[in-house]
Amino acid sequence: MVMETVISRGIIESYFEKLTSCLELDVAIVGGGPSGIVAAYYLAKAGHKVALFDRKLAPGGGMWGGAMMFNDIIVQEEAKHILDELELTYRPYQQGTYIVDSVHATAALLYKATQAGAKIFNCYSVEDVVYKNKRVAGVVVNWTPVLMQKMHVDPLTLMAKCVLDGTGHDCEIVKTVVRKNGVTLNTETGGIVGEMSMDAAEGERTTVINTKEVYPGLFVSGMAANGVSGSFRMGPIFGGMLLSGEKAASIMSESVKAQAKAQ
Ligand code: 48H
Repeated sequence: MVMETVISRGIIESYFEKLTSCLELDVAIVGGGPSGIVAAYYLAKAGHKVALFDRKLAPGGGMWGGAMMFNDIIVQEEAKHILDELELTYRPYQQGTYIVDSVHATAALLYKATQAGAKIFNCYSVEDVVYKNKRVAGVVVNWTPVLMQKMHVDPLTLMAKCVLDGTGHDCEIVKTVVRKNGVTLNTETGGIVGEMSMDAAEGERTTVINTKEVYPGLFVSGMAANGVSGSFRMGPIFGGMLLSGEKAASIMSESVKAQAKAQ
């Protein structure tokens, strides 16, 4: 075989093997921001079959850019154990905070999640979910360029015991589920409450509290959690995002185990 054919055959065979192995997942994560990637890391580490889908070429969400493109982020003491777990380099700052280079942090999260066994599909947009027996049961995916070009091309489907909406401020997946199926959510109003303005400390605290199952099979993390349950934004402090990912992994892991037991 000529080298050109070896290269093409290797990539095609490997890619389709990877995609086929993800047709029935424990967890499908929508959105490769910090909360989604951390959730992917912990789930893969716990031995679950997990895939993360991000519409961008480079997953990482809002963490690459730090604040106003000053590429450092702040992480507070409560989330330091996650920095250590992921072997990140950081330096102490004031009032129990740490400074981390945002490019280093984002790259490290992606590295650790994939090394732990999570599969990441970039350039994939999740355009819908599978909705069966009043439960979210998978994701409906398409190429981002197909959607950008508004081409009429049908999607593919990957089934999952749990779906995580980690799409950030827009909470896109929850919005789609509510709009198309008229469901009632596990929130104060039963609907999407909506994100509030800036309060860094409260926003950080409530991001973790709001990380939960909002509808059977559908979980929220990160900014999507505060958007759905109605809490504050917090600016470029990222401990809440990391802790939210850790909590999302833990509650989805329990759900996957409970579903396996019930079968
Ligand atoms: C595939 C999608 C889809 C889709 C979106 O916003 P993110 O960084 O996510 P979080 O919530 O983990 O982190 C939030 C943080 O970055 C942030 O914005 C903060 C702390 N803001 C505070 C403030 O005050 O502003 O990433 C979401 C990811 C992105 O990479 C999108 O490309 C991706 O989700 N995404 N991927 N299908 N339908 N929708």
